[in-house]
Amino acid sequence: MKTLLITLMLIAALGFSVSCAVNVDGVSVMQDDAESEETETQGDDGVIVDEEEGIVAGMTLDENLDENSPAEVFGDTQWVDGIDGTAMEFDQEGEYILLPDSPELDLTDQGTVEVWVYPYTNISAAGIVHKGTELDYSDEAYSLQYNNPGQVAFIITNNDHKATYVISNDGEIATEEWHHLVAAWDMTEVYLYIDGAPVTSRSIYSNGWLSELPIDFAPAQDSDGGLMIGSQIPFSYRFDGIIDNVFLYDRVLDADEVSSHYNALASQ
Ligand SMILES: [Ca+2]
Ligand SMILES: [Ca+2]
Ligand SMILES: [Ca+2]
Repeated sequence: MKTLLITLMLIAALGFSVSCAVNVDGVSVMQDDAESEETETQGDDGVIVDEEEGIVAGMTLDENLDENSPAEVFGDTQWVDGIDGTAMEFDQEGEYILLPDSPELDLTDQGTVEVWVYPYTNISAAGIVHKGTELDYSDEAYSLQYNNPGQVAFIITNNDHKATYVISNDGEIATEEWHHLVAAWDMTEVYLYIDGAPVTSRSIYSNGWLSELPIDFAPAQDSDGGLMIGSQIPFSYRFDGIIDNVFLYDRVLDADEVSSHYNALASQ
């Protein structure tokens, strides 16, 4: 009787997946899913958490942000070829991804933001990964963005709404090609890497003033703001291009890790 029940359940499960696969509206989506299935984690809801690696939120953006994902997609987004599998296109039509706030995303004392970008154009103040959604930036905690066109900036905002930020001075990031961006911070340093290497020419500001290390560093604020990808705040300061492999860590990636992550995909 038990065996029969299990068999019936298996048939029911198979029947369900077959009916999904032949659903006319879903045909192309199902086929795409099948192609990328081998790279997906079992039960992946589009947001990876890996305590051993210190990953508090990882998005491979392999066509895996559906209604079951905690990450919500807004605007006219498209899945396009990524640096690894597929990626999401943000082309100035109001697209963004919003991952709701959670204690794990409140990276106050230390953390790392890692992402691959393929800019179509280098737009000033374009948000890439931005914690906070309020239009007056009152809930901003950390933000990886373009500052001047093509210059990467990473900003930590503390409880007093004072910002510490680092800006790359190494010239514009070329458009129409993939770049690996990593920003990390602890209570003494803000680290910035482009394409696997530390940014050597940079400007550091503390509370709005050009500063030198060590800086009087205050933790990023613990706010209720969600994590925005592809825009600083909804509908403003939008990134123009493709974003892939967004990973947030609750620890500081070291230079060797950053370099190996870059080389693993850049050499393909
Ligand atoms: Ca991907
Ligand atoms: Ca679009
Ligand atoms: Ca929070």
